[in-house]
Amino acid sequence: MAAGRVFLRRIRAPFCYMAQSPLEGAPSSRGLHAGCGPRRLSIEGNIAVGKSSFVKLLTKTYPEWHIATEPVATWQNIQALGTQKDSATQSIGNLLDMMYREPTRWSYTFQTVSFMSRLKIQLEPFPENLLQAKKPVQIFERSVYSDRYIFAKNLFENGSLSDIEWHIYQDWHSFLLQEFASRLKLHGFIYLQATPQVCLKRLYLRAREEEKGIELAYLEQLHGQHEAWFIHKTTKPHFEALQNIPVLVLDVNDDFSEEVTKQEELMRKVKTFVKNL
Ligand code: UDP
Ligand code: D5M
Ligand code: MG
Repeated sequence: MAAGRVFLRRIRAPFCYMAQSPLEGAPSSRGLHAGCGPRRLSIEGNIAVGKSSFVKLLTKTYPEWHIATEPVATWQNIQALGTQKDSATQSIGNLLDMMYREPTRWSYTFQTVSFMSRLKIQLEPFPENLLQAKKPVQIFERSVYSDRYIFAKNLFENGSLSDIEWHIYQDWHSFLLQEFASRLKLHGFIYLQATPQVCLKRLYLRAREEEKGIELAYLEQLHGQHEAWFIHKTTKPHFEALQNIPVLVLDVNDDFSEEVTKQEELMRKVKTFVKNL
């Protein structure tokens, strides 16, 4: 079964590929790191747009920053707790694969796992070296927010989550985010923007086994969700702390993996953005 076929149902959002100014949404300068504590940002963008590659580039450019990558390996290898006698864990399945093969059966389960793994990462105490840094910065590859306002929303709209699953999901998601609000605070989003066609090309290049059935239509849906949230602002997150968070939009349609000039340009934009948070 092609994953995209199931994912296609009930799609509503129109798509747009409008070019944006890179600093759109950024506030005027409030001084370098006004307030205390690390500046925390999430890198957002479509599947295979280049987030992990971008994060690697950030690590190389700013080795003092703390970077948290997306826990895909955890989803590909769900571990069961051992018994009291035998505490070794045991691999019991690849949930990413299960979701793509049978979206209506596994999408809700996937949301519980992806949310919990992202929540744990975002709640981790700041590492000692970060606290001692002069201008501490922490970067996440996606967030508990994109889980809901990109993926879960889309899976509901395309029929992979039922009404009751979507309702239950939003209920616990809102509750937990309110409970942990202060510890989940983000100061900015970096939205890596590219057309779904470019993402599909990169997805084929990466050739992750579980994603082989993904079709252009699914990437178009996710592109629509990103644009609705970060560009058109028609998706309105329910959390006060998320409203008015600055968004840096970076056009990554042109390959940046090998292009030093492009990399330098992107890193300059990030530096200016972070400086003004
Ligand atoms: N990639 C590329 N050019 C770019 C960025 C990424 O060819 O400018 C490739 C990268 O090497 C990988 C694939 O696209 O094979 C997907 O990139 P990545 O895993 O970084 O994407 P993510 O899913 O994390 O957004
Ligand atoms: O994203 C990793 C893979 O995981 C990609 O196939 C999308 C999928 N993913 C990530 N979060 C979710 C949620 N919340 N629901 C459904 N699918 C999800 P990549 O973009 O490759 O880094
Ligand atoms: Mg990635």
